Amino acid sequence: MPFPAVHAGFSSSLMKSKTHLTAFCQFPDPNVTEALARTKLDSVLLDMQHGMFDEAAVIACVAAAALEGKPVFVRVPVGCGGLVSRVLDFGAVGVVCPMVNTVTDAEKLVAYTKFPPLGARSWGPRRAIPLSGLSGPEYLKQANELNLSIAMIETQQALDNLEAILSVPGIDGVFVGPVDLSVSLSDGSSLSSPKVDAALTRVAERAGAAGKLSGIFAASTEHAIDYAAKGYRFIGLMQDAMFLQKAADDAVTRVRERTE
Ligand code: 3PY
Ligand code: MG
Repeated sequence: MPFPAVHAGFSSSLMKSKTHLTAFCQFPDPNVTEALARTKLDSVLLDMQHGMFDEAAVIACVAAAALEGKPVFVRVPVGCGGLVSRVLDFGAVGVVCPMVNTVTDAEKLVAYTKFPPLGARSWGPRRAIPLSGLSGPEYLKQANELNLSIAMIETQQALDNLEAILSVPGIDGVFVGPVDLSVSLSDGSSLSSPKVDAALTRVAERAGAAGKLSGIFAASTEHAIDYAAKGYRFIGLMQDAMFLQKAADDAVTRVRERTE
């Protein structure tokens, strides 16, 4: 049976969609990815920066999500060059790259996510071709649109360079890491500094004005609703561990309320 062509038309519909909800996966198990991909989430995001994913787990989990018809994003570790192209070869529809602080960082990301003339990605899309449903030559023609490069904005320096980062050709969007942004804006003293709020509104506005995707990690449904109201369209709604813990706590609380 051929793979479902989960990439076909995905990036253009994401760029136009009102709110795209993905979730961060940190447990590197295809059963967890499959369970999340089987929900109403629009995609899943495998976290190689802070999650336990290695390359083998990414390959297995991309396939698990594809069987549920869902595309996968991968967050790579900071400054990890060649791995960016590798996860696209493995079938990730897009890469979310942490700590993109300068135009040079953004240009490096583009070099690894896009084929010439935009970038310098090397050819070898082993799993990406079946997931795109395209022939090799067609994939080469369309890959720069199919595969998204998303730069994380999570420092004061990135905020200072926001417009310049957004204007780098081949950067499809930005994605705020609110916790690291708070650590940066508070000089290392807070995980949730009030200074983050004003910055959040500006990032969503600037991304919208540049015609690029605005993304952010939301640690709760309330945060996600607030971020959507601020104009964010690509929301990382919680993490696999958070969903498990919250569902277990809610269930135990409900039963205890009626039995004690
Ligand atoms: C942050 O909040 O810094 C993140 O990277 C979210 O995943
Ligand atoms: Mg971060």
